[in-house]
Amino acid sequence: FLSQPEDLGVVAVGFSGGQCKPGVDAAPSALIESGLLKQLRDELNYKLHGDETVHAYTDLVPKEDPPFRNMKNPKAVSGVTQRLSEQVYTHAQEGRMVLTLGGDHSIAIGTIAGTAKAVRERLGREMAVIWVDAHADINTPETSDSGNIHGMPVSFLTGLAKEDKSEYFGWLKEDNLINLRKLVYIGLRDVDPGEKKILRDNGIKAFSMFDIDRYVSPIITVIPQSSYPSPVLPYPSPVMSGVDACIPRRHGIGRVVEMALAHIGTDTPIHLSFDVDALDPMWAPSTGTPVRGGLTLREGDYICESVHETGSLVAIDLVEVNPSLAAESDLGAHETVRAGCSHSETPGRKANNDDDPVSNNDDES
Ligand code: Z70
Ligand code: MN
Ligand code: MN
Ligand code: MN
Repeated sequence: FLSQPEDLGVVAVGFSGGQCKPGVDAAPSALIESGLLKQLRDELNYKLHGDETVHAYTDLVPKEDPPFRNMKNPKAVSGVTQRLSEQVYTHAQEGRMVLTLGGDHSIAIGTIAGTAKAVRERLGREMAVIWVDAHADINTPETSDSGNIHGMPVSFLTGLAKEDKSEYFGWLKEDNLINLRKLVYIGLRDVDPGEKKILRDNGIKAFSMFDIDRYVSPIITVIPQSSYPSPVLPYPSPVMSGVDACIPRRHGIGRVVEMALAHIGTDTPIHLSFDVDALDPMWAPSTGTPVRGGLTLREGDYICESVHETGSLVAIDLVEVNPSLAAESDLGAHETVRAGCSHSETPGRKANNDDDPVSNNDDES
């Protein structure tokens, strides 16, 4: 799908108006300072396009922005996402993969509107969206309790929520929207009652944490030292008898990603929208709405790697990192930013191995 798969458009969005907690606008700088772009450039050999300056879009945030249809900061979010959609569209139109660093999740209104349009024009195709999140973010202005637009992007992007006035998302046209049948969720565990009804009524594909669960309580077997002396430990150690002894329950992350991709269909361009709160707070505590019982860091990486490996990835959003919401110390923020930068080498993207001691063993003496 990408004419220049080695080219990456980067957009850094310092915007937090889709929710009420300040700080999420500081995430792009924190991620960049932590070396995210350097890794992409130096280790994964991407050619980066776009500036490393973080856009604050202050010119688009009006002084007066009263609620409209229950939405908070509606003009600011509409204006910023409209501008963002043009930036993302321009990158995608050039055949670049697009990486957007948020910001809160309302910004996906802009990123997906931009890629959906570019994919239609360049490829004559409908794009799919994989939404990795603890939340479904599919409230309409009317079903939302909070009025926070970061809980509504999917309803605007699928046409479930509509508005004619251009300053309130009326700029979203048919070619900016995605098909409800090409939307898949992974990681859900905090879905509002109104959202559940929307998911059910529209038959939207969703994999919750329950589906990702793989085992119930593993059987712990203590192997007596007399029969199995440990080769290393001077004391008897409780030995878990291994994965084989666990009782299989649901699907595990491998099957879930496989089913998600099967639902989308092969040869379909994919936009991956990754809310860092999909990860368990153990890995990503610094986010506006942490919800326990989430993905491990490794499961999060696995989703990204597998989707990339399809060769159909056209864009990624990384949102809701909030460095100022440190759990107990700065450690939480540091961990969360680190999670955002996390990667391992995928078969699909060959790293520069010239000075990699792990994979280049030829010249070892
Ligand atoms: C709730 C709402 C939400 C993220 C919270 C929460 C939505 N469903 N999304 N944190 N990232 O306000 O609509
Ligand atoms: Mn690396
Ligand atoms: Mn979200
Ligand atoms: Mn979320």
